[in-house]
Amino acid sequence: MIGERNMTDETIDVLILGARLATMDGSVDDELGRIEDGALAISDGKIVWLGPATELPAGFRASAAQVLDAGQAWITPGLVDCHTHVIHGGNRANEFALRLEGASYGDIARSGGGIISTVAATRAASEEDLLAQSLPRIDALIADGVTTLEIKSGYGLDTQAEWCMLRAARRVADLRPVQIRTTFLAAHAIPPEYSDDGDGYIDLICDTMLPGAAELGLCDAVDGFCETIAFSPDQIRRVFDCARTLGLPVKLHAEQLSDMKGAVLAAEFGALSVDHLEYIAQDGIDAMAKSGSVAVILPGAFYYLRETRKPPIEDLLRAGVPMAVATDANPGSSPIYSLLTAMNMACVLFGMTPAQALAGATRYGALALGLSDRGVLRVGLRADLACWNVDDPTDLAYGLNMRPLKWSMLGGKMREL
Ligand code: DI6
Ligand code: FE
Repeated sequence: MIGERNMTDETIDVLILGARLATMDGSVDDELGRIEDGALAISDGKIVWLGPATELPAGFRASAAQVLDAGQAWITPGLVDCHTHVIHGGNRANEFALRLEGASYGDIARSGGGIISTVAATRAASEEDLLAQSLPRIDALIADGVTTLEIKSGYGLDTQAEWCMLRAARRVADLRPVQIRTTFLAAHAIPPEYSDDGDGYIDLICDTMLPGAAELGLCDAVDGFCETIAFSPDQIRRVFDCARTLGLPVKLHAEQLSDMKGAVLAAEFGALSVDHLEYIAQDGIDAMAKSGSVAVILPGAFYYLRETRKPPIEDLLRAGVPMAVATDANPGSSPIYSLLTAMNMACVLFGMTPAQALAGATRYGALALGLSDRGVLRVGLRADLACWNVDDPTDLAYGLNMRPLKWSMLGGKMREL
């Protein structure tokens, strides 16, 4: 038995039998925490018991409002995609073609394409338009098992358009069976109006955009892009100081294209996560290990940009830095709308093991969002579950486009997809 609490006053809403459980809460022997022939009981949207069926407390079966037979399928925590830019207008298929002809991501950004071209399309869209364009992408993520989805702003780059993106992101939780976390990312690129005045744009972020977003309750965290084509560490520091004043946690796109020492800076602010990290050096890794920041591995951007430098997975592991895996779903560098695909890429491109990739899309994805109520199967946590047609949970990183999701639950409720 994994855990039990006093059930005398509790009724079981759903009792799942015939399940194989990958709790992701395992020991060194089995990091997946496999329980063959398992059972899991849900009350009030939370897991109230799980363990081998042979240890199921007497009376559970009789008192359960609903008994569900999983047919010996594997159940994992619902997947957590902790880094996406899934809300935006337009697409950038033209840049995909340009890059295939030899243009670099940096060249395209410097010539007014890249993030800035998505900004134009996003500003031109109403909140309704943004939702209409983005929901199919979100539906694809949900269909592959995502139950918690982080969505960043960062394609508005003016006060109203950034808030509009965040409002649209918040509304997704009412329109689809998925939990949403929003991240304020106005420091994503310098908007055309401030092309010669990056510091002036940072003033606008710190004086108006971010305090307003916080006041309106539109964001759960604050992010930035620390890069030669975006913002310097000094500029990011100002945004992080502002976030700290507002009591918001931070994360950072760092060391994606060069080593700007963004990870060291983010760690100084106790960042929830530092994301990308292809060019991180040992000082950044050591700083992250000390601050407990999660490394978010984003193989989709590496793949689409045909990057050759890999994030130092072995060094991160050795230092004990937890690693999440996410899609980075965005129209430029990572138009990928399946977290299972990102897991596969983390294995094939970066040499992560399938078990590490699955932990990165569950347990450590939740950690990267500062969420301690999900990401593993454990008594007291949310009953966000994904049930899969696979022989072993590690198979989730094996095939591509297998659509292995059998069913999924959000807060103990079966999702209709
Ligand atoms: N790095 C990324 O991977 C996304 N943002 C960022 O700073 C890409 C955004 C885009 O190209 O539209
Ligand atoms: Fe990103």
